[in-house]
Amino acid sequence: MKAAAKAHTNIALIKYWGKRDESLILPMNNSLSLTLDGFYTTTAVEFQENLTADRFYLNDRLVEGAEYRRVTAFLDRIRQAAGRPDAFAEIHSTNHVPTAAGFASSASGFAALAAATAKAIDLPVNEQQLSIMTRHGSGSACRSIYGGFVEWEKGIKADGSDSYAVPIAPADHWDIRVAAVILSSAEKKVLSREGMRRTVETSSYYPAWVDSIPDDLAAIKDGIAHKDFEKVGVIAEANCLRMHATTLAASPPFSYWQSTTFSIMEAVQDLREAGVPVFFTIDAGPNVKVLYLPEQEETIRSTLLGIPGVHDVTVSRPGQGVSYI
Ligand code: 2P0
Repeated sequence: MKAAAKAHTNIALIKYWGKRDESLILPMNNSLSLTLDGFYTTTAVEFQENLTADRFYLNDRLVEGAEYRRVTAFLDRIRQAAGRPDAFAEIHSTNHVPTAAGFASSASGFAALAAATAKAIDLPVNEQQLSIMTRHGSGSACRSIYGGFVEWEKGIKADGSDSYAVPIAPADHWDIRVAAVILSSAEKKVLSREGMRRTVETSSYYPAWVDSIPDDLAAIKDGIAHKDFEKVGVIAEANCLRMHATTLAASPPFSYWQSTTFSIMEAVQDLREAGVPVFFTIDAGPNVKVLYLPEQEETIRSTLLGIPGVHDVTVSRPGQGVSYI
């Protein structure tokens, strides 16, 4: 009754932004990500006869409150599916993600938790079922089941049975690099769930966002297949800016960016004007991820580390999907 799994985070090149069903976590639009080898979570789950409730330790600390309830609610679904509603587990999870610096760990966290729990409770699942299960914990986590380039198909069914991730190209398809730029102060003011909801409900730019996705997806998939870095970078950066534009048109308006976020965006654009192929993308927070090819590694690192307000830079290569350890 025990198992352990490892999963990596992913960075969306075409963003998931907005839900059509909040309780089932069904998205308004398809999204596409790259799994990153630099950030991951390992999770061990053991179901024990003597427990009357789950116990969840994150980085060796016993977790209580809302974070604990989110995990037990997630396990409830798996217990139900396995026909063991009264089985409770001790969970030990370790995040190799700088959460304090504003980096999301929910993607790697729920992917590792789903895989370890299903195996520990002896619930046979294929990768597609695991992706659906993981989606219930956090939307973007369903993409972390696979390595490399991954698309999350939004699906059209009301029950969510056709909303899961599919692999587009494996990690060894293309050695593209992602520098995660960690800011000295990276407070996130609007949580992504609240940010998405407010945008869907109030932003006059939101319909334009949804309309823009099919063309972006078709073009970026062609760019990935042909390893056309310029094409992939141009689309990823534009898609990111369009997502962030929707927040500016929400009511009340909001933005995830800080002044250092702008400095990094400018530095990337300056490098590009100087002939270096490099692009940025930004999630629901102030940190920036910078995309480039291996031969530019030194230029990119030294430029980014020289920007005032930048605390650190962590480089990732394409990462693998979820695995048992
Ligand atoms: C993404 N983000 O595609 C987008 C881009 C943030 C910006 O997925 O409510 O933690 O758990 O489904 O997955 C962040 O949202 O939200 C996110 P829930 P999630 O990566």
